[in-house]
Amino acid sequence: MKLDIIGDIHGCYQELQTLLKELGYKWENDQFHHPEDRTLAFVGDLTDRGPRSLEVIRFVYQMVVEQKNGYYVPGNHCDKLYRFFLGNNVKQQHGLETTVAEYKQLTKQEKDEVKHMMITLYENAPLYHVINELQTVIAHAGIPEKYIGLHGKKVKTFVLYGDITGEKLADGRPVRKDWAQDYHGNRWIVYGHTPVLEPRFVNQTVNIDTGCVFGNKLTAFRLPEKEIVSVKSSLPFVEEKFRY
Ligand SMILES: [Mn+2]
Repeated sequence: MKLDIIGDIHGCYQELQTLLKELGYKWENDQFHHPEDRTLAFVGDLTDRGPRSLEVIRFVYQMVVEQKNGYYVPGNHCDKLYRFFLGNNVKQQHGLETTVAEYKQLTKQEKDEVKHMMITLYENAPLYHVINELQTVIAHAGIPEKYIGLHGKKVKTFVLYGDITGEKLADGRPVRKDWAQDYHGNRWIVYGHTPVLEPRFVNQTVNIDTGCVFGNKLTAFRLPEKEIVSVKSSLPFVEEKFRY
């Protein structure tokens, strides 16, 4: 099996399509595929902040649910959007407002369709994917070895939000511990969540959220080749988002 794992997209549909083209994917007979039979995987945070969140949902739904040739794990933004679609009282901030604004432009039928897609994607997704053939685990904010195989509330919080302690920094951002430094497993842990200027390799882990929505780039990690492929963002660069 050959896998291309894509970092946080956040509505950057154009960059996603450019990246997939660069990776060698093609449309053929309404199917999106790779001539060398590669499979796509998404680390979550498909939507919010970027310009074309709903198209990203439609695309990932087609790959994962319809074509059954893709892996998807939810990110914290996916979790929030899912709860919004369920009708929960979710605060429309931190980028959710952009996805909701796109959604409000749709006809009733289109609304039902995209809502159904997101709910289906989310409800069929595991908290994290273990891909034995490639000795790889995909989790939005990463996962420590002790949690692999477990599915409780703690695990859910970790894979969605990362290694947070509950403490906050002076500017309100949560204090994050660096779980990757303590990871000594043999499997690859591929994750995103925290924007970095370059893919961050620590032990057998890699953070591929290269902050496309903040003007840096969208990144794929290819296995078994262990190769990185990135495309530039078309959005303005927001330097203060890259502090790690
Ligand atoms: Mn994210």
